[in-house]
Amino acid sequence: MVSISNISCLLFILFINLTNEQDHDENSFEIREHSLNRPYPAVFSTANSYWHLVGNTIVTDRYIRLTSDSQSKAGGLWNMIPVTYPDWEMHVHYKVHGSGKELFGDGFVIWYVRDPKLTGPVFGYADYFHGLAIIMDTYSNHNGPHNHAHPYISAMVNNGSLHYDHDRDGTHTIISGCESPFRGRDTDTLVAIRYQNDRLTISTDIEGKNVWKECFTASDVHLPTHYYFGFSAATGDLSDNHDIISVHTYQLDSDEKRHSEDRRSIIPNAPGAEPEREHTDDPKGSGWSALKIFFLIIFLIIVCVGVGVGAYYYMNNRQYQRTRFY
Ligand SMILES: [Ca+2]
Repeated sequence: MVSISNISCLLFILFINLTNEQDHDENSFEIREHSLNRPYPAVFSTANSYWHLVGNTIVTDRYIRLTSDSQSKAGGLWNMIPVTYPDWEMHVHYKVHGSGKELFGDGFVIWYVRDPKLTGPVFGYADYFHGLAIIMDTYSNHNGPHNHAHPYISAMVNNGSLHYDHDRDGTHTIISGCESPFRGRDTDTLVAIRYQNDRLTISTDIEGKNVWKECFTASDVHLPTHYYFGFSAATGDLSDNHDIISVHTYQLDSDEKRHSEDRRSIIPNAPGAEPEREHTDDPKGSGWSALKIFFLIIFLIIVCVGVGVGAYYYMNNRQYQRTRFY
């Protein structure tokens, strides 16, 4: 006979399963080659490992550190197995932290790109890249009016022709984004990237509630298959620890059409993205200087005095003419 405590236990398990929003799609399955978990040494111990390290990246038994909290570092973590399935979802457990209270940076990027292991100026990876970048930007470079706070998560799709403009925090080439205070938290911080039927959805879990919160979703995002997953981070004058703790990648259900078509040759594009704008420097010394205002006041006084004197002589002259007339 089933006891009440057994029923309670079953109901509790059911409740836990229903509320565990982080469960991925029922029709998906994890791809071991594109996932990464502790213990790491087994992952990196063989020469033909799926994952390669680039630059200053170090591995401990607890995390893979793309950069440490010191200046001018750049590191990468790259998967070397191309992604052959069109639809996928990736869950990344990461941690960004450091000694800086007000000043820290610059952030890290989750990549799905044609060319793995490159190095360059975009958070440690190459500019004018081919593919998708999910940019976890912790430092606001933008000095002019900015309509969002940092840390900020944004997406950019590039066909090799676009420049990532750090001075504008990529706002000239952004698809979409959201504010996410993921830095320096005591809770676990996770981000989910879902790409299915040309729709890109980014979700976060940073409050330790084990629940995904949508950051943004964007349709009309076209990405080819056979690109590579990777991570990179960089520090400059400012620094932070940028740690990757685990990666779980799931192949999602795709319809027959997407399975059968040749998606390898698709050129990455996202028509919904901001059209690229020319970089223009912030106007220097905008606003009126004290000297300019001083000369303007002097000029106005001279004009007023001039008008006053002119009016005085004009009136006097008329008075004189009237006197003569009478
Ligand atoms: Ca930035």
